[in-house]
Amino acid sequence: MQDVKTALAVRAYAVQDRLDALLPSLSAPEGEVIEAMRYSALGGGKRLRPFLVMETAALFEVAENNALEVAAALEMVHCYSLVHDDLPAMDDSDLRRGRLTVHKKWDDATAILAGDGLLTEAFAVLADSKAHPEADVRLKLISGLAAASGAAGMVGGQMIDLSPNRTNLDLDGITRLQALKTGALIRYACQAGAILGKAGSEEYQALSLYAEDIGLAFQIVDDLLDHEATPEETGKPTGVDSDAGKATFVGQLGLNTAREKAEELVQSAKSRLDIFAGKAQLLRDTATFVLERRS
Ligand code: GRG
Repeated sequence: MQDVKTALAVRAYAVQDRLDALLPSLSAPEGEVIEAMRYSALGGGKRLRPFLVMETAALFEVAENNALEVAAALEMVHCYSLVHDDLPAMDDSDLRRGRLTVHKKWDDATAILAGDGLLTEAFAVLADSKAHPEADVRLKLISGLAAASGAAGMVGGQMIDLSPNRTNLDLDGITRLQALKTGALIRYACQAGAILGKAGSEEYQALSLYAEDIGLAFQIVDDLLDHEATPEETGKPTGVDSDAGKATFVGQLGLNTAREKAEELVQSAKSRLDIFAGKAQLLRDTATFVLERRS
């Protein structure tokens, strides 16, 4: 576990550096939106998705500078989703990663534009030859990210989350919602490593299934933390989903069964990596980290 935490910290440092370079400040009238983008993108977080890009890419010995571009692009999309999710029209949160949310520090309009700016810039990063020298690889990375983040993925999941029927969802409904809202980007993170590494279909499939398992476990743990953790630990308000009467894994299964389900998923995730043998040990440990995280 200590190895995962150290590896996450090392990758997070590199991603932070790259995001800083990809989003330079601008002293012009429009520079304020860049400051809001930088505030969101450089504001910490676990950097789990970039880590997964880099570690899955490492299985195929992909050049680190290529994987880092894709990792940074994906983190931009994740940060955009958090900025928009925190808006009054959505989750209406004042706190994110232990700091004021973007719309609280600036205003709603700036937060909307900062999210839009991050989303758009992510695709520019993937289109650049720094992401990969071959255009067909870049195209696969771009279309994969579009599918994962759009209406067939994260945006679709968010729409279900905000819909009036949200409170009545059964277990299958919650599982589908979370697979779209949170799972799609986590799955893309692992698929991106495989795309960069020109993986065969068996390896691509194994990484996709690993990601689906840890994505669902991640969300169940998020529900558990919503009940069990403090705002100081998570850096955001807790108890929000249950207070809003939203159907959650914990609400459907109870705390103990939800935790057991997350444990089963983590075991399953690890077994998906059998074809990579010893090379995938850090990814196996990452599955355990997802289960044991407190933020
Ligand atoms: C606005 C289109 C749109 C989508 C928003 C991701 C998302 C969809 C909303 C976030 C709401 C939320 C708290 C979901 C629970 C799981 C989750 C994605 C938590 C945040 O991700 P972490 O824990 O955050 O990886 P850090 O700060 O570590 O990057």
